[in-house]
Amino acid sequence: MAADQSDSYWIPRNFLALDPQQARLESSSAVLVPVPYDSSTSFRGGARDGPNAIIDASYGLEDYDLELDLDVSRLGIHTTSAVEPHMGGPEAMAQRVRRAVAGYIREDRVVGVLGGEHSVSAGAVMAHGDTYPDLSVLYIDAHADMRDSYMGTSWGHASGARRIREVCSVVLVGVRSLCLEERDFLRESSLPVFFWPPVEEGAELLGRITAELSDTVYVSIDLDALDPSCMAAVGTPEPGGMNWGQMIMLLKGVADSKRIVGFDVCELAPGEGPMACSYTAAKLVYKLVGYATARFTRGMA
Ligand SMILES: [Mn+2]
Repeated sequence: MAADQSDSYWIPRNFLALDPQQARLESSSAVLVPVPYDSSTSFRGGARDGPNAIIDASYGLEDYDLELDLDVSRLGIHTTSAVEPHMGGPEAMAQRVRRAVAGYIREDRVVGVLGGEHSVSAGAVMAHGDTYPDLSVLYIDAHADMRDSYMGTSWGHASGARRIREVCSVVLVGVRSLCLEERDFLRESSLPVFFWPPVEEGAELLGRITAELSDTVYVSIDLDALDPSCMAAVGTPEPGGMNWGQMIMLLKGVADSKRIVGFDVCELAPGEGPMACSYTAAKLVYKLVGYATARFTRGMA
């Protein structure tokens, strides 16, 4: 926040509490769309509180990114108003998210969704798929989300990746919990799945993952991909997940060889874990903004 010369007393209500000049839509390289929705979660709810918790925690982040040696916020980050939940169910909500996100997609911009339960990703992916025919989705989640339907809906959080796969190709990473229907579906479809813990590590794993992705990538993150030791505040904290370093290595590695045009960070249920989880989620959002917008800064000091 650059408030030294300003007489304003108000904390700007946007990601990082940026000065309004830095958060102007027209000049921003990234747009964040909060989607406080959790109607279809089956175990523990609370993801509707995720976007506000991420924005609150973002006030504590440093604008300067040590790893990228860049103040990423100078590229401009606009935070939109929250998308109002649609009580017609997750399909209606996905369509609403699709329209809301579509309005912000531009070639020289990255659009990120702050979830919300993971079912909101389908709408954001559909919006990006309309603009980028070459889109593929890196779907990072402890679960496959490949049920054709669950608890009376085909568009709930347990079916997100299945619906996305009908729009574009999907690569699953981090999976360590499945139902039998999903196991059979994955075998029949020979869809690329990288279970966790992975067989290979480091550059070898990264190479195999990037080989499955197209050049234009949307990154969809369910925070339960992370291990509960660093991310307890999710609806389904599944043991044996990634640590922070593995997540970052994956995202940076993908950004180095692909063009990340959009992303979402979903399923933060802040009431289910320590405040560190909200901070971790906010940092992950900022890292994604940094990696995805780095392509706009090539040639910049
Ligand atoms: Mn999950």
